[in-house]
Parts: sequence; structure tokens; C-alpha cells
Amino acid sequence: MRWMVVSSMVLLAGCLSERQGTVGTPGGDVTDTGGVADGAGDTLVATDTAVGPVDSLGSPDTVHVWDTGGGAVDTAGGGDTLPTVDTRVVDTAGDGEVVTLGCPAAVITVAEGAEVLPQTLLHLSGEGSHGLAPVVGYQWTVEQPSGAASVFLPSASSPNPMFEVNVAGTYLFHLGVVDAEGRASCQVATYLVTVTPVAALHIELLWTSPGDDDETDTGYTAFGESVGTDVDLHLLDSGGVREDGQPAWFDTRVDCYWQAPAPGEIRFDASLDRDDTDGAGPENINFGSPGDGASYRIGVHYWDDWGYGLSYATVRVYVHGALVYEVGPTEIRNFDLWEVGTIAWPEGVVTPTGGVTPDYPVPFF
Ligand SMILES: [Ca+2]
Ligand SMILES: [Ca+2]
Repeated sequence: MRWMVVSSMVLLAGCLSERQGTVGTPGGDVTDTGGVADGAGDTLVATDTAVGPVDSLGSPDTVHVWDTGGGAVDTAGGGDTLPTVDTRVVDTAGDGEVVTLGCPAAVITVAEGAEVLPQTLLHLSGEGSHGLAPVVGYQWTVEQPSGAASVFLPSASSPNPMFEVNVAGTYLFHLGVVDAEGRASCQVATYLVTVTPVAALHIELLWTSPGDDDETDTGYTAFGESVGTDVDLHLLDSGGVREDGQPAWFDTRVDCYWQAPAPGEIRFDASLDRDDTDGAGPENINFGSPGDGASYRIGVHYWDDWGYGLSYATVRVYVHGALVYEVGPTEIRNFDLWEVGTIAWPEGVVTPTGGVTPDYPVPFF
């Protein structure tokens, strides 16, 4: 095995003249014993930029070590042995720190940055990952906010996947890589993305459906059936009541929901950003300018369970980006209407109204 590290050669020249020592001993460092990669099978070349503590390959204080072959390595310090090519331990000069080298470094970049709005489609990339051999394998994972169920597209093994952050909160992405010689990264890279709504009022609906064994799939079957449950978020304008005094749910003039995602009146500029029809949610309503003295009703309607049975719904309310109210999970069954509560403005205080009405009669059916 022969490793060529071109980028370190300039630094190497400087280090060689001033660093002598032994491998694995505090206070020492490793230097070239007899030519660079000369094929003798026991040549070691090491450099240390000596900027500060060594933590990992690829950090500002990079260390590169490579061995042209297996077996014992005779360093300038005399008679040291490295255990194997891939698990070399090197003591850095002066500070006594020890680091394991040889594994590739995973590097994450996110085109949209670390602070984004809900519904942002992130473009992730691990293509800056690097090692002694080219990086050829990628494995992404993520810790999402509670209830979020987004997936990497096209897959979690793509070098540059996309990922939609629909739920407010923090997403902690992880990336591990493998190089062409089969070495895995010694530690995964992490990247924290914070999703913060900016609307004055942001309402989020999430749900889970135990009868659906895959809540992350999307779309419809060839027979036109959804692959998940369809629950809907509603926000009723202040004063939105029918002649009989009951809340005017499903009235497209005053109810913001999938059929009236932007009811359009200036004083009621609430808008639904997506109608999730295949499980998990979320559905979000953003409301830019609630009226002072107004009171808005929040509702959740179980439009169609598509045969997957009951669901458990959770609603979160954000005022100027801060979570002020969360309720659920509340059990709902097909066609139920859950009247979650009312929110008073500008106080931003939610008063639960609580009840679930079974088989709510949708007016236009
Ligand atoms: Ca499903
Ligand atoms: Ca829906």
C-alpha cells in the first residue's frame, strides 16, 4: 500500500529539519526515515503543522501519516513500530496528545445554511469529505424534531441528498464516510440546522397512524389510494360562525384549510403551506397579521384514514418564532373533528376547547 499526500509536502520540508523523536512517546514526533515511499516497505513519513492540538484529520492542525507497507517502521527516533497501516497512533510534538489517523474525514455542507424557514428544501453535500484515498461511500442520519418524518432524497447513501425540513425545531445531521480502501471515518461529521418560523402566528399539525407501517412513503397507489392517512389543519377567522352560532368550519370564506389555503381577505391573511395527504404531516398555517382583539379557532379534521385506522394528532403554536403551546397526541378517528382551542391576539394565549366531535358533518357532503 502506498499513500501519496501531496498537500503536505511543503509543510513536511519544514518539519523534517526541526522535529525528531519517537512514535507514541509524548514530546516526540515522527519524521521521514529514508525517502518518501521508496517501496522498501518500512518507510514512514509524518508531518505535523503544529498549529495546536491535534484532533482529527482535516482539522486546521492536520497530521498526515502514511506507510508504504506493513510491518515495522524505523523512524528517525529509532526503532519504533507502528501496529498496522490503518490504526497508527502518533504523538504530536510537545502537547502529548495522541490521535488515530488513517480514517477519512467526513465533511458536511448545507447550501441553505444553518438557519432556515419551515418547508425549506435543504441541499446537503458530503462531497468535501476527504482522506488518504478517495471517499466513495456516504451514510447520512438525522435527529429530527419530535414528530417530524422527513427522509433523505434520493437516499441516505447519496453523496449530496436533499432533505425537506417541514417541522420547526432543530435537525442534527450526521455523516459517516468510507474511502476507496474500505476505511470508515473515525467519527461522524455533524451539522445542526435550526428551523424557525417567522410569521407572527405559525400553527403546526403532526400526526402518527399506528396502522401504517411506513409513514414516510408518499403519494398514491396505482389504484388512486393514498399510502397514508389524510388529516387536515383548520384555522377559523375571528367571528367565523354560522347562522346557528356554531363555528363555520369548512366555510371557504373564513376557514383556512386545504380547500381554501389562502382565504384571501386582508384581515385574514392566513395561509396553509401544504396539504399532507399521505400520513405524518406536517401541515402548517402561517398568519402574518392577526388582528388585535381577535380570537381564532384551531381545528383538526380527520378527512380520510384510507384504511389505516385511527391517528394521534399533535398541534404546536408558535408566536413570533417561539413555541407557546403544544397539545396532543390526541386520538382521532376517521371523520372526527377535534376543536383544539382558540388563540387570542395579540396575547398569543391558547385556550383549549377540547372536544372531539365524531363523524363531523362536512357541509358540502
Ligand atoms: Ca404509509
Ligand atoms: Ca391533509
